[in-house]
Parts: sequence; structure tokens; C-alpha cells
Amino acid sequence: MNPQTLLVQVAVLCAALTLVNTSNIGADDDAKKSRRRKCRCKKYIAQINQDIDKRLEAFENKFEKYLKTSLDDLNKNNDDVHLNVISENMNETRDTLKKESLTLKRLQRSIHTQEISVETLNANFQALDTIVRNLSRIVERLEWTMRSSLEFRLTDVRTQEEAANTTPEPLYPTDCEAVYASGGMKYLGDYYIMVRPDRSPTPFKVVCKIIEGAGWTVIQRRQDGRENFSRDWEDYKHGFGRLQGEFWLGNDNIHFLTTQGDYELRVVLEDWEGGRHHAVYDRFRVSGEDQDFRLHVSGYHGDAGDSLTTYYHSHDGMAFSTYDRDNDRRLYDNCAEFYSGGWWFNDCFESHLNGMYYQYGDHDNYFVRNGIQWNTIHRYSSLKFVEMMVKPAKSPKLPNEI
Ligand SMILES: [Ca+2]
Repeated sequence: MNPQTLLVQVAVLCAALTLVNTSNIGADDDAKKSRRRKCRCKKYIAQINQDIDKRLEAFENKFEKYLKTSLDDLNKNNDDVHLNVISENMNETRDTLKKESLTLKRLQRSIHTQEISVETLNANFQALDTIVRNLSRIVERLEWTMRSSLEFRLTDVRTQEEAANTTPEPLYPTDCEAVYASGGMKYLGDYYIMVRPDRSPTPFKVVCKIIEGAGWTVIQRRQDGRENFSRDWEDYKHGFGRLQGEFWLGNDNIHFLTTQGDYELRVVLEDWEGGRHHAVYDRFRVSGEDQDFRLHVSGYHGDAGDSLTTYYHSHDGMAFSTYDRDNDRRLYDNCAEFYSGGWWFNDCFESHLNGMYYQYGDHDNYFVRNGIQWNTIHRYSSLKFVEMMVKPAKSPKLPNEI
């Protein structure tokens, strides 16, 4: 039975029962009124009432029975409905379950696939982790190598910079003898080299001569009169001329050369008659400018005669003088200005190798001996050729020497 039909029937029965009850109440009221109006028919009314009551009772019983049956049916139908609902629900649930099952299966497959992917990914992660660790080690080694290389390079650069800062300029020999004694200059001829005496602030160029198994550093030369020797203090201080020709090496350079140890002087002289002479002084030293380049010389030997340390007008201990710097012992005059050229004048001189150059040795004024003079050779004529040179002394300095 259709549940909706049952519900309609129940509703109709309820409406009918209500109608019967309502009719019964109205009839009872009419009967009471009728009994009040017609008291003579009480017995009849009572009978009717009984009949009605019986009928009502029967109807009620019947209705209750029907109702009960209907309710049973209803309950029964309700169960069916419920079952149907349940069944439908179960069908829906089954469908849902089927759907969910399919979904689950798909999910399972997906999960399985994901598991495989995860496993593969995990394996890949492990491989990747190994690669990353290896790369890290390689990077660490590279960093260490680069850092070590950089540090080494920096250290090398610092060492080079320190070496550049601390290493002096290329080493120069202290004089010509230093080169000769170390095996150089074994052939005849002049040698032009750079030297740097111990306390010289800068190196300078010199010409070397090899004489009697020693390297001599030339400090002065006169040979043709091409160079002007009538110069002031500063020129004589710094030097002038050409090493290949006539020159003065400079009082500063002579001072640096002759104060780095015991030095000796050799003077080579040539007159216009072809005579060649030499004078050697075992000690030769020129003080610094603070002492006016004072001369200290002693120990003559040679064949030119001693024109430097003779008692009369000895040049030993004399300061250097130029026409603009009078350090001589002539009170009324400046020897350098009168005789030209710079020298260690006393009350003028026994020798004066920086005087005027006179061709053939003849002075312009016989009484003014302002030429190149070495009195022990020629007092009244100028020399043709002169060289002054120095080298370290052979023997140690004696206690009573300068
Ligand atoms: Ca003077």
C-alpha cells in the first residue's frame, strides 16, 4: 500500500470520527431538551440513548478495531516505508559506496602511484643529497685551494713589495778597484762604470784606469783646455766636464770616495817636453762640505816630486777655495780668484792642477803662474796632461797617520 494513500485514509477516518462525536453531542443536548419539554417519554429517550450508546460503542469499537488495523497497517507500511527508505538509502549508500569505492580505488592507485613516486623521489633525494655532499666537499676543497693560492699570492706580493721597499737599488761597486779586485777590467783601456761609495746618496759615473795591478778611479783630468776650470764653489762641489775629456769629479763625490776607507792618490803628469811623471800619496782624504772639503794627504812617493805636502805652502790640511769662496791662507787676496780655478790653496800653492790650460805651457803673463802647476816639475810653465786618481790604500793606516 502506498503510504500516502494510508495517510489520506487515516485523515478521513479521523474527520469522520470527529463528525460522529459532534453529532452525538448535539443529539444528547436535543434529547435533554426534549426530555425537559417532554418528560413523559423518558423511557423512550433512555432506550434511544442506549441504542445510540450501543451504536456509538459498536462504532467506536469498530473504529478502534479499524483504527488499530489501520495503525497496524500503517505501522507495517511505515516499516516498509522505513525499509524502503532504508533500502533506498542503502541503495543510495551502496551507490555512494560504489562511487566511494571507485574513488578509493582510484585514490589507492593514486596513492600507490604516489608511493612509487615518493619512493623514486626519495631515491632521487638520496642521490641528490650524495651529489650535494660531494659538491660541497669539492667546493670546500676549491675554496681552500683558492684561499691558499690567494694567501700564497698575497704573501708573494707582500714579499715582493717588502723586497721592493727594503732592497736598495741595484748594487753598485764602491769604486773601480772593487770591480778590478773581483775579476773585472782585465783588458787595457779606460772603463766607464757607475759607482756608489758607502755614504753616497746616489750613484755616479766614473772612468777607471788600470795601473800597476790596481783599479784607479779618476777624479780629475786635464788634456786639451776644452773645459773651463774657472768655476765657482757649486760647480766644484758637484763636478763638471766630460769623463771622456776634461773634468772634475766633484768635491762631494771625492769626499764620498775617499772617506769610505783609507785611500791613496796617484797623480799622473806630462809636460810639453814629453816628460811623464807620477806622484803617489799613500793617504788621501777630502772632508765634507761642512769642513770646506778640507784636504788630508800624506805619504808621498814617485818621480814627480812632492808638490802637495812640502813644508812650504803645504796643501795638507787646507780647505778648498774657489773665486767665490776664499778659504786660503793669503790674507790680502783670494788665491783662486788671482790664479783661476779651485784648489786647496795655502798662501797660494806648490801645486795647482786646476789652473788655466796653456798650449805649449807658456803663461800669458810670466809672473802670474796661473796655469796647471806642479812646482817640482816646472815652476814657470803649465803642464800638458794631468790625471788625478784614487784607490783604496794597500796597507792599514798607522796610528800616527791622519
Ligand atoms: Ca785669502
